[in-house]
Amino acid sequence: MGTLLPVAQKGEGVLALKASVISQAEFNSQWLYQLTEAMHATMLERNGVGIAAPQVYISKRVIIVASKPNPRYPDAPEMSPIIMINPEIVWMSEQENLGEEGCLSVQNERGSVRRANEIQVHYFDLDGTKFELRLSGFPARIVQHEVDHLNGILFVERLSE
Ligand code: K1U
Ligand code: ZN
Repeated sequence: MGTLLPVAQKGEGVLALKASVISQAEFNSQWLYQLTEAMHATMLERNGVGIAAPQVYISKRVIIVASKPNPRYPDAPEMSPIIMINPEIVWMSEQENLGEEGCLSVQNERGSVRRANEIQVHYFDLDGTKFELRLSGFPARIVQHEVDHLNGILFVERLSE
């Protein structure tokens, strides 16, 4: 296992900031590779299905999405982790669904959040190649949760009933 990073907890300032974009100069850099490697190791160690850089005290627009089946979402697809740099949700379906969420930055709390069923997301990989991806269900939920982290929002601010 690689470098493990401490995870910021609810109430810490870094989680409330709007994270800054990764610049051209940072693509393909050793620092970005090392950051995503350490984020990935930290996510695995905590048994997460996603992670955003602000959760490890780096206020930059970097997320990892790694859906896998779990007791709450037994039919979730098993995805190889996708590193998304500067992700932008460019379209969301009007149809929404209610689903349970947890957060590595909010210990011992889970709750129901309404999210779009389907999204289209644009992002760059570590080399700076642009991708466009349509996701639905649990993977779409994870992306929405992680992009919220980049905008300083925690799922507890979105709880439904
Ligand atoms: O960003 C994070 O804090 C990671 C978070 C991602 C996430 C989980 C569930 C819905 C949306 C986003 C987690 O990985 S929490 C732990 C977890 O694996 C999990 C929690 C609740 C339901 C399913 C999985
Ligand atoms: Zn979270």
